[in-house]
Amino acid sequence: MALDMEGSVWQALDQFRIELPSWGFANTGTRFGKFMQPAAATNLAEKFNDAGMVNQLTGACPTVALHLLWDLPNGLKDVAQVQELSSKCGVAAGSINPNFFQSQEYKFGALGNPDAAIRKQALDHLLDCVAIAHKLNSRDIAPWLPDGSNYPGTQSMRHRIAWFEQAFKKTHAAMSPSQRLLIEYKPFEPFFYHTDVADWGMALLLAKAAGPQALVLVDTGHHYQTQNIEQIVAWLLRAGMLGGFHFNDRRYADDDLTLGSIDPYQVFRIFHEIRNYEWETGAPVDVAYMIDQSHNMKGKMEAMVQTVCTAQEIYAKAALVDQARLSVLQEECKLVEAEECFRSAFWQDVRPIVKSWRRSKGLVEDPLLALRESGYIEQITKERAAANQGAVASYA
Ligand SMILES: [Mn+2]
Repeated sequence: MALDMEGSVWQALDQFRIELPSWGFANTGTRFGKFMQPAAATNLAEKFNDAGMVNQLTGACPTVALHLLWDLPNGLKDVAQVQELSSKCGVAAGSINPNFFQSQEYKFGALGNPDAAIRKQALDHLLDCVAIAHKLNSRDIAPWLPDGSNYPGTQSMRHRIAWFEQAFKKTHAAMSPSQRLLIEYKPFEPFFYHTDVADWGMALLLAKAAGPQALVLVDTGHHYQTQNIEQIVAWLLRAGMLGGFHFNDRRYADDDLTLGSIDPYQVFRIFHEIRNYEWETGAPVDVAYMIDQSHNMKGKMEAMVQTVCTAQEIYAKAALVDQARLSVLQEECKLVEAEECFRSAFWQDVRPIVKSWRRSKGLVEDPLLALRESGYIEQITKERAAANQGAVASYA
């Protein structure tokens, strides 16, 4: 390769940040059951501790996404505790996530509920997120709307679109100029006939209706099986509407598997679209990379460290694509040469360079090994085992 491999990877990793989800450290599961883990975080302090440890090991996770209902159940009153934990653990509050799927009132929808009083309750919850984000200096409010219906003819899809537009417009009006509203889509589940914000087109139109600070959030697990996610990314980049990602991998539906565990090449192709756009325009893209995984089988700390390292490795591979050469080969329609140019970056073993980057930053060379040797897992297992016995898990 003609490129300065080490230089390219180091430069890419210097700017690569990925946000940790607070819910990824707590006991969660599937709708069929939960396997409780003795080391799972049982409160906000433990979630921050865990996130701080992951950041210390990887140097790439300065923020933690918070879930309003689970992490700040008392709303603004809990802000002081979050601030205290942030400075203690060295990780700032990241995106603020509302919850529209747990309350009984939301059986027929939240922002799209035919009952105006329930729509108002949902909007107030979203506005609380804006206020809390403002207090915490969090930039992004990231709503995922599970709203939908199960049987044809039972809801007016058009009326519900209008209710969503109104709610997002009001939310946008309440935001400060530096805040962003990231609208996340998902094709199905928990509802199985129609979902109100089912795909990127619907999220895009709602974001456009809301205002200029509203963008689209792509959760990699929220697509149908054969969907070309990097093409969606290309369109959103072209439209200036890509706000962020929720990263995870999947085999069937929204499986919450470890990033890159099923299809690392897809993650590479997504990162390539972004880097290619940056190379062409000469301007960095302001995209929030976030992890959205709840591990039911793997140890939560181990899985999170493994995910961050995987993200770094695949991002490093994407940094090795010879963009100038690829561009010429694309122009000339040299198919095999272009594909080989693209693919050869993916097949490079970047791990030694990622290690050298870690060394240069004073970080541990092997974060997973360092975690294992630190005694942290044993310590939290001992401290939290009793609290986790018979604990009630939330679904995420
Ligand atoms: Mn998500």
